[in-house]
Amino acid sequence: MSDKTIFQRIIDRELPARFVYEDEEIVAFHDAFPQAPVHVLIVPRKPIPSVDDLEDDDVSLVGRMILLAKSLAEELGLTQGYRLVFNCKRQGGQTVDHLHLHLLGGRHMHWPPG
Ligand code: DGP
Repeated sequence: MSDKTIFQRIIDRELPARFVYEDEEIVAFHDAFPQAPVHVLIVPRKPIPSVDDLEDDDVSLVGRMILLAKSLAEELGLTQGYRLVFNCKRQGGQTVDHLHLHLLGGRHMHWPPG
């Protein structure tokens, strides 16, 4: 049994996913359990477990993830707005321990998120 996370297995092409973007640092693919008409996960290839594990050297990587979210939102037609979410650890709602940014859109988002 592999100790890789599901996302590492997707990055390594051991599991299928509907990719919308990839480069040498970052991949993006559709969430398998979408919570909105558009629900894309933006994932660094580097296996950082969570936001809590980010270091100063990761500043540009995280910046690129956010700018990629912006350009994917435009590409996917989210002209009315969208939500970006980093869940961090169990109480923050994180279930996969490989850093990822959720891009959600295509419906009105509520606040507080619950
Ligand atoms: P989080 O709860 O923040 O750790 O988000 C994990 C997301 O990953 C959740 O929205 C569901 C999604 N997910 C879980 N398993 C798979 C999978 O095998 N493939 C894809 N594409 N998404 C998955």
